Amino acid sequence: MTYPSLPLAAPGTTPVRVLTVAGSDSGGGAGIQADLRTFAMLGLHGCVAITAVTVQNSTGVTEFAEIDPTIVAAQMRSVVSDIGVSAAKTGMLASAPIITAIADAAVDLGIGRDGAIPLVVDPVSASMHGDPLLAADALGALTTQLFPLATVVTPNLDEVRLLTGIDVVDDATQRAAAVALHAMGPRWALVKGGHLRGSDLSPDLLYDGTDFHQFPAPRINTPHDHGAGDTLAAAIVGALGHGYSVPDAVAFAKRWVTRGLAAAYPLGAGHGPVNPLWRLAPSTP
Ligand code: PXL
Repeated sequence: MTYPSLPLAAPGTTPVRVLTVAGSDSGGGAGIQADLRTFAMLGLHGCVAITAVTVQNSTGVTEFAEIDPTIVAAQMRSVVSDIGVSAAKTGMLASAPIITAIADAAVDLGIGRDGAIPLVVDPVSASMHGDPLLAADALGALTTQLFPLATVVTPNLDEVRLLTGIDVVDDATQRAAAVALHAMGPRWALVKGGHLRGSDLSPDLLYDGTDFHQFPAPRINTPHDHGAGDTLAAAIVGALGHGYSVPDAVAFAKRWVTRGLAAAYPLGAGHGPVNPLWRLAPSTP
């Protein structure tokens, strides 16, 4: 596998800046923690707008506190107006009022489809343990307010089922899901194949309304994949921030997260995280 790398800023010079609008994971494996570690490894300066503070460890999420929607939007406005960002992503959004506040701020700040700043929307709905991270009544706000702003949406197969009703079991149903998601307004839909049952591959499929791009990869069989979706989306943001096209950014991020999964580690009594620091391992070529 080729070695994914992005240019680092020279010491003392300002790196490319990116923004994550997401929740905090007290266990340090997913959410803003995964995003910031990925951004740092890609030579980026990461800004954050925190949406929620989860209480969780390797065995699951027990509760979370939502941040006031005006504070979520204010974090976005504060960093974008002063620091400036080249790309942004959303992760855990918790509630419909938070989504509305983010969508309004994004439009004002030029984040999203018709603005200059590409936006990756990772439609996080639940933790890997099945604990809800998005209110059931917030799905409509997500698809009607945020999807039309998205440069790319990156659902996993559980989220695809929730969003489209399509059960992806093979290439044909994955294509149908990509078409259905694209019709909800994003410029590109990425249907991640990591949860495909009975396959030793993890095929991701990207669609822009015209062309399908396939990103095959071996399935890394590990129980320690907490934060894999966040890490993939963060790596897409990183590559977009560095000026990659969407298909190139997805190809880069897919290789990045596959390496992270191969280097994942156990943590606590449950599921450990994907390892965004894999490149620091002494054995890395
Ligand atoms: O991996 C999705 C995710 C995103 N954000 C937060 C999470 C999780 C999964 O648990 O806790 C804060």
